[in-house]
Amino acid sequence: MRHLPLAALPLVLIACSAENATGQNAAAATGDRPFKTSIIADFESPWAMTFLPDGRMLVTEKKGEMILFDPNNGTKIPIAGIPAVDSAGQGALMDVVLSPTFAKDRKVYFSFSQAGEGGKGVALATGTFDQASDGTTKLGEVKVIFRATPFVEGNGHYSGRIAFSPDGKYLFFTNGERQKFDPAQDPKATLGKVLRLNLDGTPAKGNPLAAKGFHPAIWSYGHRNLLGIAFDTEGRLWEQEMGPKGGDEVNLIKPGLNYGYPLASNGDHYDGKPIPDHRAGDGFEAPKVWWNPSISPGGLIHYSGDLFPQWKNSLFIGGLSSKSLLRVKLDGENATKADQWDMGARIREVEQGPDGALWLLEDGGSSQGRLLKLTPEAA
Ligand SMILES: [Ca+2]
Ligand SMILES: [Ca+2]
Repeated sequence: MRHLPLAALPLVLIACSAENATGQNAAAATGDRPFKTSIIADFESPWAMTFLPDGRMLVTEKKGEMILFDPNNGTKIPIAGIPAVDSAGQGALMDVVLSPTFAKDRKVYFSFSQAGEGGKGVALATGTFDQASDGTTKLGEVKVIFRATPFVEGNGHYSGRIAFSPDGKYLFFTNGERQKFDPAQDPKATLGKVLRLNLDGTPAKGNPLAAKGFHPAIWSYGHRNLLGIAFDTEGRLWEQEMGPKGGDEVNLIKPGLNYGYPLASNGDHYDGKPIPDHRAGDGFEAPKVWWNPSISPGGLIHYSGDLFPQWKNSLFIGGLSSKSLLRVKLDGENATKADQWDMGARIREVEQGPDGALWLLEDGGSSQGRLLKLTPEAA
């Protein structure tokens, strides 16, 4: 007698539900990694990194330390001069990025959460990288140049990512909605927004909503927890955010647009309350890519290196809850899911190294907080 191929049935069902859950152009998660992973260092709970022109790196630790790290010899030097950080919950010493003028003035931009009047909020600060001949290193002339408004109670959704426009004239800064939902639609609050600032932290002139009575720094609104922002080589601004349950997004950011949260999302609230999905004609800008189930996007880069030529014009995303590295392929204004590699640890940050290698930071906490370097298998 013939046996029914019972085993085939669940596979079909799984395939269907995966299709429905992901909603669009699903990339299969695969354990095959087409790169070599080298463990370079171990940190406690690192949050962000950036490369200096000489190949050394600045690494931020959640609790409030900035570290000068040399990948060539493993040396770690603590950097003095960092202000007090409120690192409760999702609070941290967050992003660190070199100024477009770093070569002449050694200026560094960084973000961190702090307590103040009304509660807590994310601050943007500058300092001057200064290493003495004995190796002692500090940020001098540290100055807070912008603070999210209003400060509110709670320890979540600060965001705090920094990117410079390709012409080096403007700074884009992300402010999360602090788990308060409605501020993302509040024209006066900087929460749940992408902001465009001058390099001195003042709102840039000509921001698209200022004439309508919005806070003058606002560039786009209706965002949730924006943990990645990056320009592509053609000058488009891409952003990723942790959405509600099943609503993580990659967005193409355009001035003045409303990205919908909390009025529209392809996910739903974590307490089960539905949120209308994005649909044509609802007045909200829909994501280019979204994930259900959630991936929890941490860091974001646009890849332009030569070491992985097949991945030029891709976004790379560090996945926290998904413990993965994700690749999203760009084509003009379109984006499609391309790869998702299991990394076995929460990935907080991605960077492109000077030679085009990919560098990752694990999140620490439940994993080790290692610094990983990815290079082509054959190299
Ligand atoms: Ca970085
Ligand atoms: Ca929904």
